[in-house]
Amino acid sequence: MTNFQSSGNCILIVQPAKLFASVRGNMDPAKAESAKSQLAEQVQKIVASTPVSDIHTHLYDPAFGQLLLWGIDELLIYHYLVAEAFRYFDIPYEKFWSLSKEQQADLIWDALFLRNSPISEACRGVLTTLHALGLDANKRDLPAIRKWFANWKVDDYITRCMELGGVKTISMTNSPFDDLERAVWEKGFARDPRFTTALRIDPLLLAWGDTAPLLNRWGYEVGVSLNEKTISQVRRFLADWTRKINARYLMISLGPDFDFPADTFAARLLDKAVLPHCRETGLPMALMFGVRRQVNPQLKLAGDGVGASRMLALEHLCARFPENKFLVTVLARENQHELCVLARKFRNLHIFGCWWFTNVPSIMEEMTRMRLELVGLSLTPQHSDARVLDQLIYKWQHSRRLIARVLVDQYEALARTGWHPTEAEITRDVQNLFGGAFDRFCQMGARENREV
Ligand code: FIX
Ligand code: ZN
Repeated sequence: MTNFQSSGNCILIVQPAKLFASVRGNMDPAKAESAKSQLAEQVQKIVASTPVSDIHTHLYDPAFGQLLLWGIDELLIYHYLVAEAFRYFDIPYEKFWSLSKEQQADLIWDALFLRNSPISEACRGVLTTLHALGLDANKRDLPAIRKWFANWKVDDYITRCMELGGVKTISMTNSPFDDLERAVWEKGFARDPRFTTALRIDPLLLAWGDTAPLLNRWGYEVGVSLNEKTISQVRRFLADWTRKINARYLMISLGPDFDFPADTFAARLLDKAVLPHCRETGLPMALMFGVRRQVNPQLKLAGDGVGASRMLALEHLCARFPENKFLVTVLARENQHELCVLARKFRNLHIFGCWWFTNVPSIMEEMTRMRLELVGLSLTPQHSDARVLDQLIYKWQHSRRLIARVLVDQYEALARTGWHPTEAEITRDVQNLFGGAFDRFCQMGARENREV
C-alpha cells in the first residue's frame, strides 16, 4: 500500500516488540529504546498508509465544473492566506478584490513567500503541496509553477491529489441555496462515486426572513410564522433535497450566541422541522459551533472570526433528542474540553475535526491528545475543510504526521503497562479514526443515549 508521506524510503513492518520491559528489569535500556522506535515506525507506517474518508470539505464532484477549485492561483488566494496577506498589504480592500485571481495570487506570493518567510500553517501547506507534487518551490519561480499546473486535466488531477493525500472519499458541502450548485443538481448528472454529499442548510435556520420567500418561489408554501403548514412545507423541502442529492448528513455552522431551547427561528426550526426530518431519515445533523461571520466584511470569505459557544445548548440537544445523532466540531479552543466531556455523556454525539483556526499544529496536537485521552477512539480527529482540491495533500500529510505522533505516545504509554497492541489492532484503530468510527455512528440506530 502507498506510503502517503513517503520520501521514497521503505520502512520495514515489524511486530510490536515487548516494550519497556526494562522498567520491570528484564530488558536492557538499549533494547527498550529500539523496541520503542520500532513501535513508532510501525504506527507511522500504518497512519501514513491508511486511506481516509474526508468527512467535510468544500470540494465538488467534477460535474460541478468551475465550482471545483484547483491549481496554484486558487491555492494562493485561499481565504486563510488572504487574511494573512492583508496584514502586509497597504492597498485598499476594493483594489485587491478588483484584481484578477492571478494578480491577487501574485500579490500574496510576494507578501507571504518572498518578502517574508512562509512559516504560517496555511503558507507551509502550499509548500508541502508543491513539494509532494514534485515541484521545486525553492526556486521561487511562480510563472514556472503556473506552467506546470496548466498541463493537467482535472480528472487526472483529482486522482493524483487523492493519491497523495491518501483520501478515498470526499464529502462535499451541498447547498440548495447556491444558485450555481442548485442548477447542476436540478439538471442532473452522473455522480463520481468518490464524492459524497452533505445537505447544508445555514440560510434556512439563520436567515429565515430571506429564505421563506425563496422557498415560496421554489413551490414550498411557507409563511414567515412557523405554523403547522409552514413546518410541513419545510420538511417537504428537506425531504426533497435529501433525496435529490442522497445526503449522508445535514449540516450547519452556528454563531457563539446560538442557544437551545430558545425562542429564535433557528432553535424552533431545528426543533420542529430539521431534527424530526433527521429522525425520520436516520441521518446525523452536523453542528459546527463558534463562527462569528463577517467580523470584517471587507475581507469577504476571509472576514469570519471565532467566539466561545454555549455548550449547554448542545447538552440540551443531545439530552432532549436521544434519537437524533449529532456530528459536532467547535471552533473556539476554550470549548474543546467541555465538548469532550459531553461526548462522554452522550453517545449520540460524535466529535469530528480540528476546524479552521484550530487546524494548526499546536492546537491540533493539544486537541487530539485531549480527545483520545478523554473519549478514546470513537471519534473522527480530522477533516480537511479543503476548498481547493490540492489542499487535500497538505491537510492530510500534516494531520497524519500529528495523529501518528499522538498515537505513538498513547501506545507507548500502554506498553509501559505491559499491554502491547498488535499490528492488526493498531490498523483497526487507525481505520476507525480515518472514517470507520464515523461510518458506524452514521449507521447507528435510534436508542437510549445517556451514559449509564
Ligand atoms: O462553515 C464552514 O463550513 C467553514 O468551514 C467555512 O465557512 C470556512 O470558510 C472555511 O473554509 C474554514 O475552513
Ligand atoms: Zn467548512
